[in-house]
Amino acid sequence: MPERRSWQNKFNEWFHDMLSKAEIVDYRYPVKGGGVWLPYGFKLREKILSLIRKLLNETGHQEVLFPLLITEGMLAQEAEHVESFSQQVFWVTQAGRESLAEKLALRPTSETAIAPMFKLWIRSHVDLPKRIYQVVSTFRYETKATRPLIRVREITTFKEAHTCHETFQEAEEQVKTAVKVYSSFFDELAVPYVISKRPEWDKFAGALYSLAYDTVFPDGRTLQIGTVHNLGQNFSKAFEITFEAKDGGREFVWQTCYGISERVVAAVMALHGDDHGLILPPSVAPIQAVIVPIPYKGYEEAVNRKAESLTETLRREGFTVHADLREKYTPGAKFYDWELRGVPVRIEIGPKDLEKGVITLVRRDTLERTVAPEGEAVKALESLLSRVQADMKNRAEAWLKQNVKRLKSLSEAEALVKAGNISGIIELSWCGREECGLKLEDTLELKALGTPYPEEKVEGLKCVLCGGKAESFLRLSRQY
Ligand code: 5CA
Ligand code: ZN
Repeated sequence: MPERRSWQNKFNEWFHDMLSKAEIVDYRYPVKGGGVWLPYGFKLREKILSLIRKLLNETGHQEVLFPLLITEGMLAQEAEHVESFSQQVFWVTQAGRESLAEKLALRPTSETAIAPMFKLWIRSHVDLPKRIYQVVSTFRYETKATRPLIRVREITTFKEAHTCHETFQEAEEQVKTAVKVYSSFFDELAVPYVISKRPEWDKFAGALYSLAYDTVFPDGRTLQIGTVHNLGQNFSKAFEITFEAKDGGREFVWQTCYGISERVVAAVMALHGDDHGLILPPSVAPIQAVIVPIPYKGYEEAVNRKAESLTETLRREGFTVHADLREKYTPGAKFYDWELRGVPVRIEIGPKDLEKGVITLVRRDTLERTVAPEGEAVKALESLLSRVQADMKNRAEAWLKQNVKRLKSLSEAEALVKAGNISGIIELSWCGREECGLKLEDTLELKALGTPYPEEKVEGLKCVLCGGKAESFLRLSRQY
């Protein structure tokens, strides 16, 4: 990866720089934790959303749209849930000159908005399974430092899915489907991940258990980029979501939910990129190829016309292509611009190319140049884009692999922490007891991400803390 080292250290600065220079979002909006999606960022967001929509639509999910407001009574119905969100909810208490008789919450997530409607919609087992999702803003009064895309108070790109099933087993199957959907999603984005079962003390409030996707950022910290929860019957009991079973009895439904947010956009930006700027995967790049004519005295018209006709040809084949014909910019300035925005391939057309009937292709990730006959432009671009996509994925996966370390002892971990050398995720054998888990977090000043999913059998190992029989490995990291 070109010059990766040099920018790794100043990742934070690089990331913020990219948000504004590549016109992704502007967080100077006067409400803390809220930002403006700029045109290029908006297109990237749209591409990412259409990918997840496609994956969900293909697997039996239907898109819906629920209101933003939730009554206090609804929100309070599931005790654990309301307790966990109590510090984070924005309230509407007044409308016009009147105080509201019952205050209204801006949804922090939507279990309690959706449950009363599930109750109305579901009568019998023929109505099950039910799988819906929506893409909405949710609001959380985050008290930790807010960060663009990563920790916002208005989560503008909250994609949440909610499902109901007849049995616990079917809900378990749905969890597996959700894991497949999210895994394909992140694979297509070339964002590497580990999946962990979150520890009891860090699961989603109201869930039986939570699975989470974490990735490692260039600064060595992990970011939770998606979660899948098995809700059991906690919400269905609280909201009386029942169905008539095949044998005629009334039963509570079994539920799951899973969500992602603009953190995914942050991850796509962060996991690739170099000193020149972003490197976007072809699968979601707003522009897959930019065509830059290289004018030369007497050839200005000819190269421009060729750029336009090539754009037409490539668009017809389904590529998103942009011809940069701006007269006030030099080719060098244009290269700089599109490299910054991470366009995966640049096609140059100069007088020599015209003479020889070729085009020059430059891939953004390695800045390598290749020449192809003009007549084979479609094939050349197609194969180059798929190579870029595959190489980006491999490189990012190698990065993650380097950053997950299984250690033998607590002292080994302590030495790393002391040396300031904790980058990514460490795994320590663990008895599974909360007491030991919390103590590990404390001693190492790291956050527990949980245990590997799918579950990994551990034989003959001891808990690094208490020496008891190890049940699993506990993953720990510095977390965003
Ligand atoms: N109802 C469930 C499933 S949708 C739920 O709310 N799960 S969650 O709390 O884990 O949120 C889903 C995902 O949203 C998280 O995995 C995380 O990636 C993202 N997220 C949570 N809080 C924020 C925030 N303040 N800013 C940006 N993204 C967030
Ligand atoms: Zn232990």
